[in-house]
Amino acid sequence: MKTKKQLNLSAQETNKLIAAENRKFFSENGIFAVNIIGSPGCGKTSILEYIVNHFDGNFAVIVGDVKTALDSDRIIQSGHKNAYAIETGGGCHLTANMISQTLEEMDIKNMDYLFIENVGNLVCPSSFDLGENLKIAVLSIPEGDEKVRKYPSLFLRAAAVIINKIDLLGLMDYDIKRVKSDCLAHNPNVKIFETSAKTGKGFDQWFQFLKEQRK
Ligand SMILES: Nc1nc2c(ncn2[C@@H]2O[C@H](COP(=O)(O)OP(=O)(O)O)[C@@H](O)[C@H]2O)c(=O)[nH]1
Ligand SMILES: [Mg+2]
Repeated sequence: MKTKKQLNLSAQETNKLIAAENRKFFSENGIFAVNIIGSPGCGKTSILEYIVNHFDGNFAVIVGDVKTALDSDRIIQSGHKNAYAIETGGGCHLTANMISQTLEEMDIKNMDYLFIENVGNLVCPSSFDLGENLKIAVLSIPEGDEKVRKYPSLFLRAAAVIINKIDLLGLMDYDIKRVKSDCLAHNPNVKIFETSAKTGKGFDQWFQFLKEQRK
């Protein structure tokens, strides 16, 4: 009988293999894939809705949640048809295989970007590679300013951090300087953006970054 540890290792190894296939697929088809990771409620879907309304690129969206297609419905309702839901049925993160199977259903013609909203969680999604080009961590002001210190694994791997709900800064105790220095302590090359999906603040810089990264 396999031990729990061996089973975990095998799941990770399988994931790595499929992630490599996804990465090859993205590269061969000119798709820049972005894995968006953050707590439930930090604003991941709101950021995607803002993208739908303001980003001038061809893209598709995959949204992962434990249950429901509520978030992909929000994307479709905001005017973007190319949005797909993955229900993990209990899993706390997306896997490379879930992405691979969803890609088979998708129309990838003219797709330059693929935005993937991972299951809301600061821990599990960070260690499951989906084959993406970019991991983005999303924080938000109401969560409190100690999350980078508490959940380091994501911040060691994310190329960029979005601090969302910046419109609420000043309404609650949040030491944004400390958060930025915690991010930089984990990854000195990390890019940090301050956004509000409500007002649109900070999105120009983040869109510019996405376009530069795709090049
Ligand atoms: N004030 C403010 N509220 C936001 C912002 N972004 C998202 N929200 C709100 O935060 C809640 C959770 O957002 P949602 O996008 O569903 O978060 P998700 O669970 O990470 O996908 C919703 O009520 C949003 O309207 C923001 O930048 N500012
Ligand atoms: Mg969401």
